[in-house]
Amino acid sequence: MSTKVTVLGLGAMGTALAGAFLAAGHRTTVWNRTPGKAAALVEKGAVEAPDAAAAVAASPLVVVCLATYDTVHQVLGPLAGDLAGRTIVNLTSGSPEQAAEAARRAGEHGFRYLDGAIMTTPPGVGDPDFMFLYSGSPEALAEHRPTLAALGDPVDLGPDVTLASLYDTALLGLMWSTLTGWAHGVALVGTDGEGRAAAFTAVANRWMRAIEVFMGTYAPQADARSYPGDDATLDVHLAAIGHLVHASEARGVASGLPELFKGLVERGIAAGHGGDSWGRLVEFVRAEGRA
Ligand code: FVH
Repeated sequence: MSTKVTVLGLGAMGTALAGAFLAAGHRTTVWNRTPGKAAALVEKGAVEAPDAAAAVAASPLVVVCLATYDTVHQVLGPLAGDLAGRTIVNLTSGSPEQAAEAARRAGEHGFRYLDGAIMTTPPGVGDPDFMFLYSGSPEALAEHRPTLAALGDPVDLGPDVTLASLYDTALLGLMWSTLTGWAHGVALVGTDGEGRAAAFTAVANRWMRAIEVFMGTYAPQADARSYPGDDATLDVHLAAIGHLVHASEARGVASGLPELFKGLVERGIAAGHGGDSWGRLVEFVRAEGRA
């Protein structure tokens, strides 16, 4: 079904979002502070609004993707009176506290607010394999879900508006930890010869599937706050981490990352949890004083 949607912001991401709406057949209005970024979208059928007010007036669903939340308030603040009755979906990256403040303003001005997080880069927009996280107004998500599905798989995190940003930052943390582990691995296996990154990555990708299984084992343990070391204990992990530190040092590869793991595991063991699973470390990351 073709619906009317407006996209505010035509940076790399806003342009991809508008392109995905157009590709799905939605009547798409676009606006950007700096003119000249809409030409390619207009060729594909978008309508370029002369200003943000006209863009907002064009559609009941307004998707915002600007540099920061401050930018969002700068653009939407003067239009507050025009927003009543509309749904604003804010896909700008920010903190959970900024999401709560944006929702508070929405309540004050009578518009529905969904906070969102885009779990891909612009080339992935429009591909249902990638997630778009949403939290906030359940009514807004129920009504606009079919339209938003043009962007990627909509994942409903529920009415607590802070959750999309919170998950986003947590998931980015997971991505950076994993990619740093990958960089360490490539450096380690690459020191004896050139061109080993691709070979290592093929094996690493299979290993990622095993890591999925491990996380699936430890998540219920963390929820229950009980960490039986049925698969591998912290004592066993510590010995293996020692090999990584040694292999890194022997090859002149920075050992800061394994030393970080080692420190956490040693704290767990020193506190009497050497027989527990890796999941126990959640307690030590959660808050040092409470572990
Ligand atoms: N690009 C990505 O891969 C990531 C994926 C995850 C989510 N992020 C977030 O999306 C927001 C926008 O990112 P972007 O990549 O589109 O960023 P830019 O290409 O730099 O475009 C920024 C847009 O914001 C407009 N803008 C900046 N300041 C103002 C202002 N004071 N008033 C009005 N608009 C403003 C800018 O307009 P202009 O400079 O062209 O006039 C662009 O439209 C961001 O939160 C990412 O973290 C993307």
